[in-house]
Amino acid sequence: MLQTFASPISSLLDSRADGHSLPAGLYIRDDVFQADLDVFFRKHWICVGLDCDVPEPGDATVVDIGNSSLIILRDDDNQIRVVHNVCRHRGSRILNAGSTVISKLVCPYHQWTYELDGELTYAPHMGADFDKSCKSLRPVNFKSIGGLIYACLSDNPPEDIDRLEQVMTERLAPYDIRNAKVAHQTDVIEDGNWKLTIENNRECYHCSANHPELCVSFVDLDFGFDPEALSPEDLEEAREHEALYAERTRRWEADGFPSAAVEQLVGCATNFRTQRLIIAGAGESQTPDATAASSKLLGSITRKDLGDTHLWGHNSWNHFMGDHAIVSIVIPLSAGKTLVRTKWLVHKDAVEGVDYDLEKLTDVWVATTDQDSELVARAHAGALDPAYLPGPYSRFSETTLDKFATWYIERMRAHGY
Ligand code: 3BY
Ligand code: FES
Ligand code: FE
Repeated sequence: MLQTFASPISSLLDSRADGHSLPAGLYIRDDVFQADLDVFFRKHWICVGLDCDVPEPGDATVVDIGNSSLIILRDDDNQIRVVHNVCRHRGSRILNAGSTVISKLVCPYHQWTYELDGELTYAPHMGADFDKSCKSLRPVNFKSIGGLIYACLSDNPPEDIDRLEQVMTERLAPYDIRNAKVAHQTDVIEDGNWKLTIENNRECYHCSANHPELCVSFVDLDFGFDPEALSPEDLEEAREHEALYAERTRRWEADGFPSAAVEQLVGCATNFRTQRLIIAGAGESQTPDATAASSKLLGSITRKDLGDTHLWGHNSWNHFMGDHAIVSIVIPLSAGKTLVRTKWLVHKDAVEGVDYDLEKLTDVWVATTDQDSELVARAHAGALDPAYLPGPYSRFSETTLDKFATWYIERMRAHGY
């Protein structure tokens, strides 16, 4: 259906008030969705998967983003490759959605055949003078950072991913995510805009009322506070919280585990935040009783008290704990539909039923993801209502949302909107 809009996207961006959620049109309009896909999912680095999605040579998996389709694969030399899933003959998709094992990439249409490094080696009926060498599959810019695969679909990827690479390569090294095992994966389609999915994940204001399972192990992030605005009781609680974080961070760092918060959230192209968070209760893992779900710890880790190294990007969130990790990747499907793909990772040699119980491993984030999906749908339905007006973010619990909205506007402007 042809849609006409009263205002250009630029006036929606102009109308955003500091400290407030975005104008409705930025969440719900189809033209904004197309702009978002182009700006945030083509011209910025996005998390698309993991090295351990394709653990063996010949393993391949397809990830669709807007009209693009990427093949992540492991070639015969054990190298990860990311190529466009577009045949160099007449453009057919080569692989279907999902994961598969292949020895070559054979296009189903006319059987042009590519090696796992993308080289075209078989193209019948094209004549003796046909030069196959310039018809390799088109590579996608990508970086594996500690085993997380970030791709950029533009030819000019932002350079400030360097900071993310430098910080996370060191932080993730002990977890050896590159060689972990994907123990479980879920795809949840949320009835909401991708920005509402990200906003929801960047605050825990909603946690106590909505995430009983997560709250057993989750201690809210320490975003700082304004001493003048808090009641004496809240101030005391906030100071205790701050002191606890300072002490734990100091101890972890003294043991060689980088833990302090590092963030690049505004005034940048690549949006990320990381910090080692305290786990509540038994203190080991995000499980129903906060004890480790897997007895084989990740990578070279030998202790269960290393907290939760969280990492956010603009299309992902991650929690790396001693015994397991969760990685969630956000892929927008339309203005009002968003795919949240979550993977649970354990040590590559951990055996289900022996070293870990799958239910214990996945319980908390299966429940949390479903609860968040419901919350995002409610927020999106509200944004569709003509009565919606942008509302104020809490300057204590939602400062990172204000930064996300600010970054969103900055990046749209940087791309000509
Ligand atoms: O509930 C959420 O979406 C995430 C999980 C942890 C707190 N919050 C940031
Ligand atoms: Fe792939 Fe023809 S389109 S072989
Ligand atoms: Fe939540």
